[in-house]
Amino acid sequence: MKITGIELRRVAMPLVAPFQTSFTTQTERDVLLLRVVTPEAEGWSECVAMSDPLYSPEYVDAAADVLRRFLIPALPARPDAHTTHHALHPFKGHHMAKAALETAVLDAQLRTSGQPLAAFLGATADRVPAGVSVGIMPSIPHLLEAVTEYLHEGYRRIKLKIQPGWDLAPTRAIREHFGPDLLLQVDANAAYTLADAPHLAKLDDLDLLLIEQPLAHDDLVQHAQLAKKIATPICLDESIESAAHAAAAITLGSCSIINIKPGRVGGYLEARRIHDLARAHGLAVWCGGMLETGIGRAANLALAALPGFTLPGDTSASRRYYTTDLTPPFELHDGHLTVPTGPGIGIDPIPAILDEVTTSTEWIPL
Ligand code: OSB
Ligand code: MG
Repeated sequence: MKITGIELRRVAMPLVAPFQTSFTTQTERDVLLLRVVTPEAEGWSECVAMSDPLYSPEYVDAAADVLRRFLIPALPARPDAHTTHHALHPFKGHHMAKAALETAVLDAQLRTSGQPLAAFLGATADRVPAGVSVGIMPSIPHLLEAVTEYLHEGYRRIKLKIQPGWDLAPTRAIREHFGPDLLLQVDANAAYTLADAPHLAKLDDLDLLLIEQPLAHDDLVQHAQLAKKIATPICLDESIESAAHAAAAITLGSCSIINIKPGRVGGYLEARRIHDLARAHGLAVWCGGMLETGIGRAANLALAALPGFTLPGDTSASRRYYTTDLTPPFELHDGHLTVPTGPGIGIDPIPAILDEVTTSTEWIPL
């Protein structure tokens, strides 16, 4: 596949409500989009890096820089997703930037051959149950109101963001209010240390599906120690940046569940490897999110339709994030999102909406 050039486009997407986590409060998503242009098709992707390096070391300006300076110039003459993956391998880190480039190449490749991403990945489902990630709220009544509304919309699983000072009480309040059948989990985004183990063990009687990334973003060893001290299953997010990390985590006993975010692990090929590895070892996986627009969400739904994705993910409807999405909106039907069936990621940005939110564009001819 010959590539004529690649467009880097920055868009500013206001969130419907502030999203507070243990590491920041987001009110707007600053997104880098890639458009790979070939004589046959255009491939789209969304880089999941955030504006500031608070979730991981990556950030949007760095992703754009490494793409234009190193990754795009390293593309083979006639790339496909696999040769792109290998060509980017020598560059250390920058998985979100690599994922964006590989995914846009893959989308162009699949649109050219007419194959949907879900079929390419080996998906078996045509719809995916939707969970929702609920930010830290000013008070427990605010939280109860937010969760009530999400359950009313049909969400199948609730994830509460927690941090020291906002953990046991809100989680217990939700469990008591909605009862034992609610699928409930928590995400600490690395806000605790191993010394907090006795405190985290107090979550044990709340029958949570999992606790996500309680300890440091780059830790595996202390998570394995924590797993021996608490009954709630540990799920890793930040700590798993590759299939090699997943293998190490499984060997060490650092987690029994993995949140797979294709951006964090360097793309959909690597995400599928983690899925395969986890499945072979009997670990559950689910598809995480980074407040994606419809571009990133479409691709995540294809991945989440693989058979090892046995827990509902953070693939929520467009309106949970944005009043106006970049694509035709993803909507909940009976608590599920439909996996796109068109070639590639199966969806296109709407040009007029895209232009309205674009803050800069850069064309890199090849
Ligand atoms: O830790 O899963 C996380 C959003 C931004 C950065 C990190 C995380 C999140 C979410 C939201 O939890 C998931 C989503 O709905 O996209
Ligand atoms: Mg997380």
